[in-house]
Amino acid sequence: MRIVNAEVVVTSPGRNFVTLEITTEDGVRGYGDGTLNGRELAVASYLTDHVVPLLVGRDAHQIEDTWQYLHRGAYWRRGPVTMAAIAAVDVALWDIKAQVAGLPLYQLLGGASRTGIRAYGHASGRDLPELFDSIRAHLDEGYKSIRIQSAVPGLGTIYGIGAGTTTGGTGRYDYEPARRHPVPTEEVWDTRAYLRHLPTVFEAVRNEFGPELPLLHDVHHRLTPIQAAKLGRSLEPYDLFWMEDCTPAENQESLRLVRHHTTTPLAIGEVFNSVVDYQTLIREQLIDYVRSAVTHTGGISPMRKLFDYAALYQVKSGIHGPTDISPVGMAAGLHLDLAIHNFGIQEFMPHSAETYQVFPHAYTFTDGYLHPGETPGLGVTLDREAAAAFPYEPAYLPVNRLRDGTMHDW
Ligand code: EZ4
Ligand code: CO
Repeated sequence: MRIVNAEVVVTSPGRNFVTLEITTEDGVRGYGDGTLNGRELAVASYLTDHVVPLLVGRDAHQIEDTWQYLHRGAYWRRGPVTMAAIAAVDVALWDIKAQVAGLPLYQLLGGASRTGIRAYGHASGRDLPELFDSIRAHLDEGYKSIRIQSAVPGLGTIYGIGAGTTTGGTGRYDYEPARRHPVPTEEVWDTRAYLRHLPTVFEAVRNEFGPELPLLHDVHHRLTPIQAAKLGRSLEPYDLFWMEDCTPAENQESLRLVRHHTTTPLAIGEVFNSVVDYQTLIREQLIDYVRSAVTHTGGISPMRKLFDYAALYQVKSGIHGPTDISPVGMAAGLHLDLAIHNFGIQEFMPHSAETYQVFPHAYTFTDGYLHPGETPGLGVTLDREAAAAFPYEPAYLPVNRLRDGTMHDW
């Protein structure tokens, strides 16, 4: 089944998305997500200029061979732009194969291992009353697990806080951290203030909502290993489901130190793009959850291998699901979530109404559980006419500086 056409669509229904549409000689269309927040046009060029010309004429059924051809054939391996581009191809080909088979994609991955996919939502607040309101709103919407992010007294807007707006942008901050602005906005960070304040927030949340509710927190790469160890230990009384990205893990060995000092479960990897990034972390059981997104880690084919490797060490999935994963990338993750045995939890930030209009989708969120639906293939398409009404707009994630102006991890 030959590929006769492949096109890249960049659209911005509230935020930017990069989508690959592959068409076969039989007229079957498959979709893949290549969105890389703040670097979208680099992936679009990689696909249009260097991948699409190689796809036309290939057999759409040869997914593994095409993956290896693009990965090894480029000579230059890995990296977020390359791996997002390869992911877009891989997911579009899985979509085509499942449509041709007449089955929802999860059936080709081994079938359902569960009836629904436990999701967690994002609650946040500038102070405790606002945070409690946000938690209650999420409980009312059905969420059974909740990520907690709080402002820090003395600091302005920081990562993950919903009610505030940053200069140059509008709207809820946790809904979409990238700001539509030609240059990144700047935030101020103070690690000591954060380490002091956060345990008091979790104590208040546990006192208000009791011991049962699974709570998560995202540190967003801001701490050194010893600071991360200290935070993990100080959060132990509040029984977190996970502490995410507690320290940048390019140096995988640094997690040994954190692990040695705390029993708070650890999740890492939303900025990783290869199984190699996880090798030490998984083999030495230094983490509990793999945070990769299908879109940023080369697609369904390598993610399946990554989760099977993680399963050997009782490490579970926690697929990244922010709004900068398009509904196409989201659906790819949901099919994997449903099929693999070592599923942990799925992040879920609903997209805007405009985004859902551009990407008609079969997946559902009901009573705290996601499901990819029973439509053959991925169950998500792209309405090209609707997409054309939302042209690309430059948007960037913020950057972080310490009080003395030093650049810091955001
Ligand atoms: O900041 O996806 O856990 N979720 C996150 C996200 C990331 C964005 C970056 O593009 O950390 O909100
Ligand atoms: Co994160």
